[in-house]
Amino acid sequence: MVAVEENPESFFAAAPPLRDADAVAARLREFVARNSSAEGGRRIVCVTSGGTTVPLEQRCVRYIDNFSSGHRGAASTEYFLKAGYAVIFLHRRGSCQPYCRFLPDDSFLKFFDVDAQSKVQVAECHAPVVKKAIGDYCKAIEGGSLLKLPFTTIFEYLQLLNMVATSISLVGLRGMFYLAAAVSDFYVPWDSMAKHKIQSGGGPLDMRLSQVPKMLSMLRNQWAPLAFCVSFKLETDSDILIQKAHMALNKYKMNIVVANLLATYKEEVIIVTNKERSIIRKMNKDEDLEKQMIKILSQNHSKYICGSTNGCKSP
Ligand code: PAZ
Repeated sequence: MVAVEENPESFFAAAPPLRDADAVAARLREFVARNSSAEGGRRIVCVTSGGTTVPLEQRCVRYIDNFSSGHRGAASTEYFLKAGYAVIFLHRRGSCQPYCRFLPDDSFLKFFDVDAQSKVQVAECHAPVVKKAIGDYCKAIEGGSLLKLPFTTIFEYLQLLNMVATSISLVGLRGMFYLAAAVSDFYVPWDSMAKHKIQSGGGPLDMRLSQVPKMLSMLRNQWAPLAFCVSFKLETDSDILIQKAHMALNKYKMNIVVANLLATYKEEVIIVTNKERSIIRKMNKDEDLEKQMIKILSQNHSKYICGSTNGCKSP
């Protein structure tokens, strides 16, 4: 028997409803309709990015978080757009954004100069890279091929993923999921969560975390059964990484699992399928690992489409 808290239906029934669900649904409908009717029918990928939080109180003061910066999702979004995909960027609020990866966090002001007339402008040495980023970003937004949807909590993330998946299912094989977000495995169910700030002074805090239902099987079996699904597996122990990747391939019927280790995930990843495994390494410090990854993944997506139909079209 499935424990109540591991059951996807009870998770959604008990979750606080998304505040702007109707507006998000309308934006998704419009985005998918526009891109699927673009010449040849564009491929659409949902890139998930950044970490989900687990609130400990309904009026949340404290929460559990994880290390993910959203860099991988942001960089991958840029390369998917370049490869001709339309991208739904489902990202953690405040995490790294496409075309903004190079902006320094702690020395942002160094990007600007104040001239003799007190006019603020981008410093000459940074101007070319900023100009290119603005150009690429505007092209994606004005061309209607980038839709950004933010989340913070695990509740928001899973509800949004459900909505995105239902929309992407309309493009069948041309849909893709690239699940790079670091999603919480454990959470406090909304109805058993403290309403107000948990008070100290009563000694140690005992808290029971429930398991987040495994939504990958919902995604594969119910939400978007034809989509090409790439999930990520992060581990700290190299001895179990590949075995865990195979588990995700078989249990959730993912098309590809990208396996990476916490110690090296910025330098290398392993692309694992049921037939083969290939290591991708960063060639030099200025090259994005995501450039190679997206090339391989979009080629595999093409083969998947061709293998299932006679219509082999590029994005
Ligand atoms: O967001 P980031 O660039 O800091 O990190 C990327 C990553 C390590 C979160 C991603 O590559 C990944 O493995 N995501 C899945 C994590 C998981 O197994 O839950």
